[in-house]
Amino acid sequence: MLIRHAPDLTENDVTPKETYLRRREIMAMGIGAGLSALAGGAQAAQLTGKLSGKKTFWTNEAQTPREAVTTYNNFYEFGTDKSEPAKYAAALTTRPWTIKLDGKAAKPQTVDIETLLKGALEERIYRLRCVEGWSMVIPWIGIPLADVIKRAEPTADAKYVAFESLARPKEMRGVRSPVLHWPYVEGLRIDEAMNSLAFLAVGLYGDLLPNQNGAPIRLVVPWKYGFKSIKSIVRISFTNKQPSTSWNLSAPDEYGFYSNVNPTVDHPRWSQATERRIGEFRRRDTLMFNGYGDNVAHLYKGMDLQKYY
Ligand SMILES: Nc1nc2c(c(=O)[nH]1)N[C@H]1C(S)=C(S)[C@@H](COP(=O)(O)O)O[C@H]1N2
Ligand SMILES: [Mo]
Repeated sequence: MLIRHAPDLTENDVTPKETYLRRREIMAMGIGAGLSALAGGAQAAQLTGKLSGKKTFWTNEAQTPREAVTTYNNFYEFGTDKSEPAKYAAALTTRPWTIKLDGKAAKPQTVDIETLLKGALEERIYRLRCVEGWSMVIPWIGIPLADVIKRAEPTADAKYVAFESLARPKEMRGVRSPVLHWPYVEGLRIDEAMNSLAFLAVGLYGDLLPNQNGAPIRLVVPWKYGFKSIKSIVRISFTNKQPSTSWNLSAPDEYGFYSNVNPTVDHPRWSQATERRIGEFRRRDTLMFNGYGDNVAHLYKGMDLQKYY
């Protein structure tokens, strides 16, 4: 496997703490199609700024060109076409922004995005494999999901973690149509969520997340299909019941709760055996758990993954 872990890194790979946040500024975007969708004179703004952190999960695989990562997106809140998020997501206001941590936890609380950005950040290269059959290799910046979960001190009966995206129809044109269950919701089992690979990204390619990629904070679960990686998160709740997920609600035969990348379980309408890496022509074989089996296979020991798809 091509994944390199932190112990293999040299001193030069590690960025000093002082440079975690070199610049942060609000850049008003030009007047685009997104702006006309805004009510009350609100300004379309996208936050930009440089970020860096300790490289904790790295690979020498070719990275997908940034242009593709930021223009070929699934973010139904801004339209169902993959070109629409890049066109319309600038209308989203990402400050102020808080994430509510609630449910079965000793310390439910509200966390401000600025608090997370001021903390130690990590850089990780992860593949993202969409259920539709394409994949990308992306350098993310963020924080382990476990670190945020621990703030709330989930109780022993917190068996699952439920995630919720923002649903703000004034700024998200897609939310005005019932194409999916709004707010977009996703879930993980608590042990999946605590796995060291589960990551909350606040940036990519050295910059704050572009809105179309899920600003200001989105999940990245690299061993599951892309739709588990919920964007623009406003709430993380601890539950004792398996949470609903937007895709399962919309097509239960096609999208289960687990949604692990699995080349042996076909989608009812297409095979999952291969994938097209964006920028390449020949399809690649899809790897079990998207190639992250060493880190996560133990989570599913003894489970029938045909049944729990
Ligand atoms: N809130 C929300 N999160 C979402 C989606 C969405 O429509 N809404 N699409 C998902 C899907 S299907 C994929 S493949 C990834 C795409 O992430 P990217 O655009 O950053 O590549 O986001 C996921 N997260
Ligand atoms: Mo996807």
